[in-house]
Amino acid sequence: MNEAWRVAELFTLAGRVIDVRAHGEGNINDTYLVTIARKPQPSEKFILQRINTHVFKRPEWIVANMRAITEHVGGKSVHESGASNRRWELPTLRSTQQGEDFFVDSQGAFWRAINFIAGARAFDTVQSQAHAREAGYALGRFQRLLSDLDPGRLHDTLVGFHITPRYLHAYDEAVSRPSRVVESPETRYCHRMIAERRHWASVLEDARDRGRLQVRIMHGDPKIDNIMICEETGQAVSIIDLDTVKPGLIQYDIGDCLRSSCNPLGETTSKLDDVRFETDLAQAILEGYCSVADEFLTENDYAYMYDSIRLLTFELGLRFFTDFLAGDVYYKIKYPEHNLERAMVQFRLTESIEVQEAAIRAIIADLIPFAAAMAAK
Ligand code: GN1
Ligand code: MG
Repeated sequence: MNEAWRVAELFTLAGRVIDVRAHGEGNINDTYLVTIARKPQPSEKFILQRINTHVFKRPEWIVANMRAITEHVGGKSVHESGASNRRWELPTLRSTQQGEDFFVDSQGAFWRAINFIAGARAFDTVQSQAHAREAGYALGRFQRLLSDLDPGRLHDTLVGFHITPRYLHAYDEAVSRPSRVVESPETRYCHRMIAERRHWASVLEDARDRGRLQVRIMHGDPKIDNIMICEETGQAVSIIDLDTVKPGLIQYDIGDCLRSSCNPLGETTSKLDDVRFETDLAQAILEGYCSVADEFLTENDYAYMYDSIRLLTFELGLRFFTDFLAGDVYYKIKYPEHNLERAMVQFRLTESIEVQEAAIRAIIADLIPFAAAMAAK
C-alpha cells in the first residue's frame, strides 16, 4: 500500500494525496481508489492500478490501446447517430507529472491511472430487469462507438483470450501434470462437463474461419461489475476495464455479458443447486443491447448468439477449473477451493442454459424484428 501511495503522488498534478484504498473485486490486477485534496476546490478521486504482468505481458499495449480508443471516440458520442443526450463516458488515462501514460517502479511493476466515473457505481450481481437492460445497452453502445475503428489499429493485449480451444489445450496440459488436487464428486463433475462438450468448443472459431463471423473490436470483459450505473437515474453511464479491448469476435462479449448478468447469485456462491440462467434477464439484456447494436449486427451475429452464451459460460468454467488444477496461478482466490466453486457455478449455469435452449433461441428470434423495428423509428 505504501508503494501505491507513493505512485499515486506521481500521478497527482495538483493537490495532495489524502487517501489510497484497495478498490473493487478484480481477479487479475491490483486496483486502488485515490483521493486528492485540492482546497479550496472539492476533493478529487482517481483509480490507480498495478497491472498483472504475468497475465498482460505487454502492459504498454494496454495503455496504447486506451489512447487509441479515446482518440477515436473523442467528441464523437454527441454526434453519433441515434445517440440520445443521456450521459455516457469512457474511462480515460491520467498522466504522470512527467506527462507519461504509465509508470514502472524500481521493482519493475507497471502502474497506470484512470479517471473515476463520479456519481455512479457497479454491482457484483444483477439487481433487476432494468439493470440487465442497462448492461446490454452499455455493451451495445461501447461496441457501436468502436465499430468504425479498424481492429488492426489495436494491439493484441492478451493472445488467445476467449479462444476456447486454447483453454482446452491448457486444461489437457494441467490434467497431464501431477497435481495436489484430490479427486472428489465435484472434480469428477467438472471433468465430465468438459469431456461431454469439448467437441463443440471450437464453434465460434470455426465460424470465423469459414467467414461467417468477422473479427471486430471487442471489450473482452463486459461482466456486470464492469458496468457503471448512475446513482441518480439508474442508467448505464460507462463500461470500465478496457484492458482486454482488442481485435476479437463480438460474440465473446455477448456471451460473457449474458453469462455474468443472467446469474443473480453471482460468480461465487455455495448455493449451487439454485444457480440458474434467468431468461427474463437475458431478454432484457438483449433488448438493451440490440437497441444500439442493431445497426452493425449481421444475420450471422444473431445466428450465433445462442452458441455464444453457452460457450462463454462453459469457457469460464473451463478456465476456473484449469486454474484450480494448476494450483491457482491465474485468478486471485480468497480460499483454497475458490476456483473449484467458481467453476461449478459456471458449469451449473451452462446446464441451465442448455435445458432452456428453445426459450433462449425464441428470445433471440424475436429480437430480429425488434431490432428492425427500432431501426425504422
Ligand atoms: C477476470 O480481473 P477481472 O475480474 O477484470 C478475467 C475475465 C473473467 C473474470 C471473471 C484478463 O477479470 O476474463 O471473466 O476475471 N480477465 C482476464 O470474474 O482473464
Ligand atoms: Mg477484467
